[in-house]
Amino acid sequence: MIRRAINNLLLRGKYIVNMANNLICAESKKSRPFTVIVEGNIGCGKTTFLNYFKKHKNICVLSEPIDLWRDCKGHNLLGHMYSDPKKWSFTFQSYVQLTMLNHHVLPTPCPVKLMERSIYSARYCFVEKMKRDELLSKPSAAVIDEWFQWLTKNTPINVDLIVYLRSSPEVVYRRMMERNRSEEKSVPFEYLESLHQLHEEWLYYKTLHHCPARVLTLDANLDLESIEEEYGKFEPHIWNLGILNSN
Ligand code: 8LK
Repeated sequence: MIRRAINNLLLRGKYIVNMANNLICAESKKSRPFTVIVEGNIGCGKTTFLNYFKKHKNICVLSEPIDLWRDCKGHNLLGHMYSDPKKWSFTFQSYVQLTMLNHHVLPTPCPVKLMERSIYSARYCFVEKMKRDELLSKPSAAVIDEWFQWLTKNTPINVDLIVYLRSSPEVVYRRMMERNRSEEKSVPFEYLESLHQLHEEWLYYKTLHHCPARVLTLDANLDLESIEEEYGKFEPHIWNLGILNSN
């Protein structure tokens, strides 16, 4: 008799714990922002894209933390990486990975989070390129990869949509030269060409690495006047999905 009562209580307990777990899951799903990562080559117009969406108070826009990369406790890691890549690529990419992780896990009350690049492009495009060019030694690339594997398995990095600003290397090379960032003055055309190839294989042909979410591809070769119109076409995707996700 008592045994049966205990069993009953245990069963009920399990039921309540399950219910609570389901509620917690539903609640965390509800409060997690719909997360969009904006990807593409250097100079493809990510900043213009993000600026277009900054006007909405319900979208949290996280630009690439380039100021941090230029000033890590007084050290310009971006500058070091371009001026002596063999010596500094590991240091720079380790810091990029940390700052990207920070953006991925940053809480926001907004229903939509829009991030410029991600821990994925850090690993699949930039680290991959440096590894292939032997700017990162095999042991250094292995350490970055171990961190990447651990972080993507054990931290809440959620991506719901990837916007790929697809451009040709010729167009982005011209834009990069025009914007005249001091660190980027020595970047050769071939560098952009192979970064382009890595983005294509990852996001367009999907033959390299894994795609963490659905990809929307935009023509980023358009000049800056007509590109806003192109961005406008994608606004409903970001809004609708964001609203769906928060309901
Ligand atoms: O995007 C700003 C500059 O930083 C540009 O010159 C490319 C460089 N960069 C890099 O070398 N590695 C990176 C990123 C940017 C962004 C990620 C995620 N990894």
